[in-house]
Order: sequence, then structure tokens, then C-alpha cells
Amino acid sequence: MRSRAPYDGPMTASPRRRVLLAAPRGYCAGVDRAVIAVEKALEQYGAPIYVRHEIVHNKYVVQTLEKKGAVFVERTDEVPEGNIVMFSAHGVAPVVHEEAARGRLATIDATCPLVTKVHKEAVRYAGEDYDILLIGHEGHEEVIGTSGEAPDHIQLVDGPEDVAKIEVRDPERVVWLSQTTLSVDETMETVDALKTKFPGLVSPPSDDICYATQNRQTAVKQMGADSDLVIVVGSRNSSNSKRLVEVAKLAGAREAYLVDYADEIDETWLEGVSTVGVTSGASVPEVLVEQVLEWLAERGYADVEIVKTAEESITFSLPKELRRDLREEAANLVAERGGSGASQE
Ligand code: 0CJ
Ligand code: F3S
Repeated sequence: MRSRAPYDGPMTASPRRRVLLAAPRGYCAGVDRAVIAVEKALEQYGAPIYVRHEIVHNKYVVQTLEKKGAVFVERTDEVPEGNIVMFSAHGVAPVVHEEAARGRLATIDATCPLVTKVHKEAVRYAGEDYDILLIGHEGHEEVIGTSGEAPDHIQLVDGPEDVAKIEVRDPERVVWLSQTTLSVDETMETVDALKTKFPGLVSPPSDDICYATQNRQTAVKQMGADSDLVIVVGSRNSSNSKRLVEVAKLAGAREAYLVDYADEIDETWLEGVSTVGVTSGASVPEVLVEQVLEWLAERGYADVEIVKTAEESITFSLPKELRRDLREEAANLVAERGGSGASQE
């Protein structure tokens, strides 16, 4: 147990108060792409743009896009015929594409390419008649989408405690895949338990837990070990954000909380706290972190140190449907300009 100085009010100078700010944090490449895709679609086609499911699991992002004209629905059949529907970053099952076609909807697929990669793995292993053990959280949108690629071959494994009940047809033809936003350590526990039960278990060709999830967990582990309190900015339905809270506590933070906004922070959380760790989930805009830092600075935690564990430079191009239409629009503009230029001559 660490010894704690008694709480002496948030505005006094002692003990030393500081913030450790994790890096990387916040937006990943898939979220950035998905949010820009909605904005570009609104510019390109005008409102409303229907989005099936929250484009990313963040309250602020969803509310901001709603104000600009995005309409979020849970089912494709809620979208009136002839409209545009965008699929969220979490991905959809093939049946959803079929529903959209039946409803005469134009689609823009903002599924993160790293989720699409897992879908392709599922299709491939199902084609080779493997039993696929998909490690993930029951009911999560991404897991629903991936399972829908091969429902007859995929079984969900929701943590190590699920392993006992898993049965397969041929223990020599089993592969595990996973949701992209899981806890790395818990997933390895599940995999170890599965390997004990099925020694012939095949692993995915590359990590399914994405680079952004892994990097944010590594940073919070290092930062959490030196923090009394960790504040994770993120929404309640954001899997990767919730995992950061768990990882922070396991790393040694006395407490860790998830907040959407700075005004959800409870002053009593600061009692006896010298070091506050701050991070944010992959679906969280930086402005929300800045507001948390301001809130903390107003209470004496103005000294901010960055805890950086990785550099990120990955970016994804926009969904192909948008790229195609943007190219056409650019071509039309050039043609129009060329036309007016010619008439001036
Ligand atoms: O599933 C994904 C492609 C991750 C999207 C970014 O994070 P978020 O919070 O929307 O979704 P998770 O609940 O999966 O973390
Ligand atoms: Fe994609 Fe990972 Fe972000 S799967 S949307 S890069 S959290």
C-alpha cells in the first residue's frame, strides 16, 4: 500500500500536484476516418445522412454530427427508401448490406479497415471449415458484425470464464479471432485457457486487437502505475475506453473513472490525490481532454507531464464510395472552370 497525505483541500500547494497525460490517447485512424466520412457526406450530399448505429461510441461526437444533419438509426429499415446510409466504424454483417440493397439505399461503408481485416479472416477460416472462436463481448456491435460473416462457424468466447462451455467439432481445426478493442492481457488469459483445452488451436495471422487499442493500453499501464487517480475520457458504451479504466486499476491506480465530460468529475475523487493520470479512448475528440485538463488546473493540478509510450502515424483513406464521388465532383469542377475559362478568352 502506498502512504497517502491527508486531504487538505483542492487549492492548497502541498502535496505536489501533477497530471500525467498518456500518449497516445484519443482518436485512432479508423475513428478519424469515420467521423470525417460523415462530415464529407453531409457536405457532398446535404442533410440528412443516415448513419446505422453510432458512427463511433462517443456521445459528444454523435451529438455534434446530429446538429450538422446526421440521423442515427439502429436498423437499416428505419431509413426511408432512396436515402444514403452510412455504416459505423464497428462494421456490419453481410445481411445488413443485403437489407440496404432491398431498401434501395445508397451505402457508404465506414467500417474500420482493421475490422474488415478480421471479417476477411472469419470468411477465410469458415471457407476452410474451421470452428472459429471469436473472443469478444456479447452484444457489442463489432462482434455482431464479425459473427454475421460466418454464423455457422463462429462461437463467441466472452472472457476466460466462457472457455469451459466451448465445444468444437474437431479440436485440430479450431482458430481464435477477436474483437479489435479488447484488453490485451485478458484476451491472452482467454487464449491460454483455450489452448489448454484445445492444444491444436490456431492463432490469427496477425493481431486482431488493433494497434490503437494496444498503444492506449500500454500508455495507461505506464501512467497508471504512477497515478493515484486515473480519469479516462470516454463514453459508457465504448469498449476500448472501458478497458482503459480496467487496465489503469490493474496497473496500480487507486481509482480510475470513465467520464464523458469534465463536469462529471467528482471533487471528492481528488481527496489525498497527488498525481492524476489522464487519458482518452479511441473515439474521443481531444477537446474533451483539454476541458478535463482545464478543470484539473483550476483545482491546483496545472503541472502536466506527458507519458509517451508510442508514436502513431497510421492514417486510412476515406471510404471508397466517398472517394469516388469526391473525385467525380472535383472532375466536374475542373470541367466547369475549364468551360468558364474558355468563354473568357
Ligand atoms: O470497433 C471499433 C472499430 C472501434 C471504434 C472506436 O471506438 P468506439 O468507442 O467507437 O468503439 P468500441 O466500443 O469498439 O471501443
Ligand atoms: Fe479501427 Fe482500432 Fe480505431 S479497429 S476504429 S483503429 S480502435
